[in-house]
Amino acid sequence: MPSAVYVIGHVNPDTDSIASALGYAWLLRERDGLDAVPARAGAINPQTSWVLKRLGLDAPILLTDASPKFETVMRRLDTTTVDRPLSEAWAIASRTGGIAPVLNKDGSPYGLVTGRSLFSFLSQLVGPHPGRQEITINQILEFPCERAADTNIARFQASARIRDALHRILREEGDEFWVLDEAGRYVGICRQRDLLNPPRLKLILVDHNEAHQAISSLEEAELIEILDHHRLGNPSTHTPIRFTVDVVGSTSTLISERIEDAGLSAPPALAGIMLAGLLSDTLILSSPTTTERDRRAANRLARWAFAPGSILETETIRSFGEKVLSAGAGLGARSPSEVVTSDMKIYSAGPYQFAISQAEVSDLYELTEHIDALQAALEKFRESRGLDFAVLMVTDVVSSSSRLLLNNAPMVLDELPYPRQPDGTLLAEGVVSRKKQLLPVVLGLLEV
Ligand SMILES: [Mn+2]
Repeated sequence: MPSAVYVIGHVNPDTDSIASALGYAWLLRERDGLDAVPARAGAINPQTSWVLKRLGLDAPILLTDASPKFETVMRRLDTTTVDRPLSEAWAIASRTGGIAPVLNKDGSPYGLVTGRSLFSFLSQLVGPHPGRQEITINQILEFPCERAADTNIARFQASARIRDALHRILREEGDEFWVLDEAGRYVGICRQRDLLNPPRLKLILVDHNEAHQAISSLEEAELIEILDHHRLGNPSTHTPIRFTVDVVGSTSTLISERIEDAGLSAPPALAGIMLAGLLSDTLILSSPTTTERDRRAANRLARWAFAPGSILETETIRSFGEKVLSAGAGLGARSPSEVVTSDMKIYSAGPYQFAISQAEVSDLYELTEHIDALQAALEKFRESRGLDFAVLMVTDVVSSSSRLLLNNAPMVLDELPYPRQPDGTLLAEGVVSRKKQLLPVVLGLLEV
């Protein structure tokens, strides 16, 4: 467990974020024999969920907080029950270094047999009477465990953060604590000295490098590497790390290059989801973020993904790309708040904290009937996050234009170079990339 390295994308994961976590974890396992585990920092969006299902892949595990938990340091020691003879606890203690957990019959914790509890049981038994010292070890070991267990042991939830319980841990007299599941059943034992210096979660960030787009408590994790294609906003680290931010259309592009450099080829389903990530980020290689390397990567991934006998055998880059994009598209299929939050990124510039969400449609006419509901959802979302303003970018993937809905935008954004429409939205013709086209214009206005 402590040696595992988690490969994780940004919160509100998009397809590229999930694909690059899966792809890079696979490469690190294949090439380096690393115990690399793909992870995600939030719920799967409709597009990614369609792609995973189509390819028969499981979603990466969900990790929402990097702060060490009780379960990361606990040890699953063997147990005995209250009515069993002390000899059983003795046998367990001889394997565990001196402690034996004693449970009630329903699996809930009763007490711990430790050197100290055993000594106090003996002094009770023998007391000051020299006559009773005749008792043999065998007789003692026949007493039920319940008699010799210390029941005054602090209890913690396996999923709780150690950091939140530090004061209590330091105040407790004992050196060992119960770790319980949600139902209050035993799962393991924690030692105080392990809790005071828990191992950090090892993380590799893909498809993002800004701390506020990352899993919470990132500062408590051990950052191993960053592999990304976005603007810089990276956290500082104590030690040097591998850091790659390259100007390509998707993180899946970078990972497919590394797979090829290693002389490997990705299995079809994995290549398929990376291709989906690439085609989704570049709007089927049409977004201005698309580079020659992305085209080569798309061909390489297509070669692996569409191999004879594979699930995607009959697809082409275009046919597969259109299915991927339409799986995420549509305003009517999702609730307004889902449209606003499912592909949302938070930025800060100068005094402003703001969000830009993006939703894809295949026809901007679709927007008209949803404008009021989307505006309301955007406002509600902005208020709930305490942001200064929020933007929803609705992108028509066919005509390559976007309409912008703004909520509480500061006056400087009146200078945005997009004409205001009768319905109050802004028409950004030819603008399809949040990262490369919209964000630089917004930042340019905010930072003067
Ligand atoms: Mn990406």
